[in-house]
Amino acid sequence: MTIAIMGAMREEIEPILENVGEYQTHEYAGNVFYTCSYAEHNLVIAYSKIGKVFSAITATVMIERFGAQKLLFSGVAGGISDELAIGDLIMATQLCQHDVDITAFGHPDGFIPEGTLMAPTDDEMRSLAGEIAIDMGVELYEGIIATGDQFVASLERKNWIAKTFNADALEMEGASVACVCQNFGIPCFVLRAISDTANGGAVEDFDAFLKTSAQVSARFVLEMVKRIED
Ligand code: OS5
Repeated sequence: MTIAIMGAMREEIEPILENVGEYQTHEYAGNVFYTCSYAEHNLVIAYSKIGKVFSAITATVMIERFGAQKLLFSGVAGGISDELAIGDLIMATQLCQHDVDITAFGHPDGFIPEGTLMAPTDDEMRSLAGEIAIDMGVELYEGIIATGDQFVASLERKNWIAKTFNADALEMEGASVACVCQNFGIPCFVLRAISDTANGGAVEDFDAFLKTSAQVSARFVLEMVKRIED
């Protein structure tokens, strides 16, 4: 099976590339795509650059040009839920775009006509992740992840996102990737390890924990790939 693994930042895919052995590189549409064989699968790996637009381009190319049949996102997130500490893992049950606002026309926050408020993730991959978490002895949270083109570093914005979308974590790419997968009919899995808690100290925490949290997420996603069957 051809499986896509993507992150937004170089730091999010580096620990994946360090563990897959030899790979080939392909430049296309402003990204570098890395292909290799791993655990009896063909992998295509890339980081998109930050935000919803770049991540949607990358996910689309992975599906349309590289033939990805499943897509796994690995990276870091700002924690919202009080249960989530830095380094903890959360997989998205569904994802929304917290910065979409056409409420002037009477639509709810985050809703685009002919779209869905929430983009789903794949039930099978989430249940596989639950089994892997038990086997690895790691705690894996699940919940709603809110995406927007903003690095959130304010309690006020974080609390608004929590209340409006019942979100447990936030980031800048997951919902656009899940929306691409939803529209192409490709199973999607979004995993994030917490790098900060999206408050006044978020920039400092992000800088301090990006690498270690990205490694936590990457390690888990590689276990997922090993356990995915054709
Ligand atoms: O990809 C962006 C979203 N990520 C998840 C995340 C997050 N999202 C929103 N709010 C939060 N509180 C979040 N915490 C974790 C992380 C990432 C955030 S944007 C970070 C940008 C940092 C940066 N800017 N310039 N550089 C790094 C240097 C640079 C130089 C050359 C090439 C690339 C980067």
